[in-house]
Amino acid sequence: MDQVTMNAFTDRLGTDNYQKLARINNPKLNQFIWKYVDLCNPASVFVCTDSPRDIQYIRDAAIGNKEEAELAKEGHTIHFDGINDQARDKKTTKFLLPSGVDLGSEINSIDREGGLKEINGILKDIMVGHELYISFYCLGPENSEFTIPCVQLTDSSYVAHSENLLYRQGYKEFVRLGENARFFKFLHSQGELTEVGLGLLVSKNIDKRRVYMDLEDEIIYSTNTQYGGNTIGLKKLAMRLAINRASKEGWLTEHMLVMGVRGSKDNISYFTGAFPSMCGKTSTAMIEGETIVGDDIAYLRKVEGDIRAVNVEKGLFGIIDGINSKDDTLQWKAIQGKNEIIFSNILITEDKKEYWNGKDGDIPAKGVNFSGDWHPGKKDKDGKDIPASHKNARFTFDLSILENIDQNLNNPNGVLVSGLIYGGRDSDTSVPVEEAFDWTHGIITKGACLESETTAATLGKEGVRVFNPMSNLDFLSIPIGKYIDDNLKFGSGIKNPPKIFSVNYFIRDKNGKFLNHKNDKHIWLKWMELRVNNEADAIKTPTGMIPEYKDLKELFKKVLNKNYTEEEYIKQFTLRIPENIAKIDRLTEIFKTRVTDTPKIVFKVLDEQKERLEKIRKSHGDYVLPEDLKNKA
Ligand code: SPV
Ligand code: MN
Repeated sequence: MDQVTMNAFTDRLGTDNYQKLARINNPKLNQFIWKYVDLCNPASVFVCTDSPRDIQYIRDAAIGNKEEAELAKEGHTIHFDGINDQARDKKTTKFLLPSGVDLGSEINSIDREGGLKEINGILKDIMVGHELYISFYCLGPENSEFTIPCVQLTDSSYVAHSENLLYRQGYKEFVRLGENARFFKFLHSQGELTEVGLGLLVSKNIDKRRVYMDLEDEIIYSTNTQYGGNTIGLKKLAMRLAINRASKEGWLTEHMLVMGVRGSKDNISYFTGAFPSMCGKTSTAMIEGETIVGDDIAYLRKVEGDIRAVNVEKGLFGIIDGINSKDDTLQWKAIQGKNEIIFSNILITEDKKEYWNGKDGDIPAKGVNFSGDWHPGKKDKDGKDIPASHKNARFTFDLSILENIDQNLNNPNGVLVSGLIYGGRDSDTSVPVEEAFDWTHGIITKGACLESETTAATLGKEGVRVFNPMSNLDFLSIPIGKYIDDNLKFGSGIKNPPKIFSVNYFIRDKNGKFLNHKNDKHIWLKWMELRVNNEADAIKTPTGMIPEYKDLKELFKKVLNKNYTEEEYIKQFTLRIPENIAKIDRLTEIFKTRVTDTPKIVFKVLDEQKERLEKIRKSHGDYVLPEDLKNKA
């Protein structure tokens, strides 16, 4: 920076803020900040260090700026996103790609030069009248091989506040690393605002909502939106940058929970789990009696011949829909306490209490939500009922308020991964739990073939299967085939490779009745724990290894105090050959037509599975009982 620019920069920031930045010796950081202060033109700038005073400043600003309002319970606040800004915007989320780079037709992109021109046009003077918050964070635990430092520029105090709850502070890390910091950069502006209810302000110019991602400079631009999935840089935006970086460096960025499952000898085995949304990911991570490391994003690295994982985050941006005192005891208790929680897009009653769909108690007769004043039966512009709270309404809090937090959350070495779980929503094909034969078989048939059926909760036809490899499709910043190949290669050179499992909480009988209770997932976890510790046998089937009845019976009794009948077991674990073959055919077609760089081994493994299925079909028919599968595969 020349002297004139430097003087202008200092003037603009004020002495205090300038001093805070001056402690970080990184010219690239200063250039980035200056470029966007100059372009976006905020009324003022606040640099947030890790100090409690600065963190409190942001909390106060969120109230003062009318992005959050205080609720009856101490520590609780409400934030609204605009009625058309309630979820991730896939349409206008695009990679800026230089010519010659192709991510495949499944991944949204725009020519880099044109995209940058467009976004710079939108950013010009976008922060006039707003304060700009500059915050520093670490993805992953501090001072570890996993750490990625990040800087966030945003004119939303709600976004900065959310990040303070969700991520580890990183100012000290920036000071420590100085010029050596290889950091991700996020620039966000909520743009012009309009009032919605309780005096709260939401983004007005949704037509100019953009999330543009530049892999080359590791910068993400987000404009005219407030919803967390579009704005909280360190969440799904950083995930795309990290997937790209990981691919170059030989590690993995996954859309995965990380949790501990207790064994019988006071030991804990760690699992990671990928589930598309609405498939039970958070409720799995939150199972009472086990421990949670993270519920959404994990980095996995090979360390001295083992696979180790960390939670990229330290907080939870959880779906609140349906949370009640009976089924979600841990989250319920956290909400009852005087904890710092940001609720978004739920209903607020006159006495400033919270209500969301599925909460204990009656629906209030009136209140205020993301649509403004609300009463039961209120319609949107298309004549459809507006629910009291949005399906995607959320609550944001620091994981440390949970009773089941794992002691290794901040361990710089992460946790040793004993098993990987892939969970889809599937009404008629996969058994509730199954172990893959080996790493390659697991990555291909469980991970890469992950599908989720659409539910009544989303628009369109129910029961349509959506292809979502590793539940990571929305976030891939490398071609799909390359990503599958990276996953396959990651398993090589491991001393004792983790086992790979599939789970399916949604299998139904012919009449559409669910074959499992919500709590049964606890049993599948306990069985996986036995398997990774070599404490249970399994039955080999054409699609993988399934539990023996006697082991499940014992676990059901011990864990849930339930009598698990052989009849239930047979219904749940019958091999459904026509459905399994249809799945293989469906996925083979997808890999052939939609994923042009599918590794050849994918087709081989799927073909072999189909052959095994056809062979057993000849001798045993379409539906084969577990008993008949013993030694037949
Ligand atoms: C998801 O949709 O997978 C989430 C919420 O975890 S979001 O931040 O919107 O991605
Ligand atoms: Mn997620």
